[in-house]
Amino acid sequence: MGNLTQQQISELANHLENAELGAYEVTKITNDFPDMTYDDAFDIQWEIRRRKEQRGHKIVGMKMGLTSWAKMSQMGVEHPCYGFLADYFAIPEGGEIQHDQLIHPKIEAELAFVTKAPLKGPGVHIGDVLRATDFVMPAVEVIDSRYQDFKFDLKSVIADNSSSSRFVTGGRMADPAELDLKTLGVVMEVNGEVVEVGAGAAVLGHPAASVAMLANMLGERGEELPAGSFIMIGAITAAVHVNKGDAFCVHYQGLGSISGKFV
Ligand code: 0L1
Ligand code: MG
Repeated sequence: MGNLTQQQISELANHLENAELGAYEVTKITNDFPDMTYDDAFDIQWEIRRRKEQRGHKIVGMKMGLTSWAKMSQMGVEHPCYGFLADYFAIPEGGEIQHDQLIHPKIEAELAFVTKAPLKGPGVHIGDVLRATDFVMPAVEVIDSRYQDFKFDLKSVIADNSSSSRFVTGGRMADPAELDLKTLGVVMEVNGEVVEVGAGAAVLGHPAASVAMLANMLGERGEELPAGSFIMIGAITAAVHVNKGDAFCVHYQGLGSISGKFV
């Protein structure tokens, strides 16, 4: 159930998308709309998605956010969220990320699942996800909350497309049956120094649990993950702030590495 009118949803979508496109900060929207609900927050996110599609952008994937205790405690929220990935968010492996197009980016070590069968909640579990997975591959997300100093609550962040802004994928694809996804280690380096380390189980106990949660959350809106979906599972480690000129390299146990540079 929502408390906002269609016009307010439309204005808030405009407000947040303009902040993304213009790379400027705004205050969290629940300051001005304290009665907004989670349904309102998702309606705003889906309205931003609709606007991008209407302008000819393709939605190329989905991401889960706040799926690890490290991230939840870093940001002071207690439930995961999801967002969409638009075509222009994608950066090639080893590529350059324009820092001036972003506000205060941070990077996250993630994994991506690519599916070969549809997943539709409710009731989707890890087994369903593994059966429906075509392959798993490394991914790095660049998040960039449009909120001042990354200060928000869960409703505000959902409306802001869960801080989605850029992502890089690459390394080696693998059949999930070949991997122990819980113990799969990641090492993140910035400018040659190790800044974070982690293992797959940091994400909801098992990376596939994140995809199951996404299918179940989408199911609440009557949406599904079609076959061929690209889904990022959320950060395995805390997010790391990056400056213009920083270079990163994230190593994934047995799956190669992903690098990039902020210019
Ligand atoms: O991908 C993420 O985990 C980010 C979700 C939104 C919260 C944040 O901006 O840290
Ligand atoms: Mg993320």
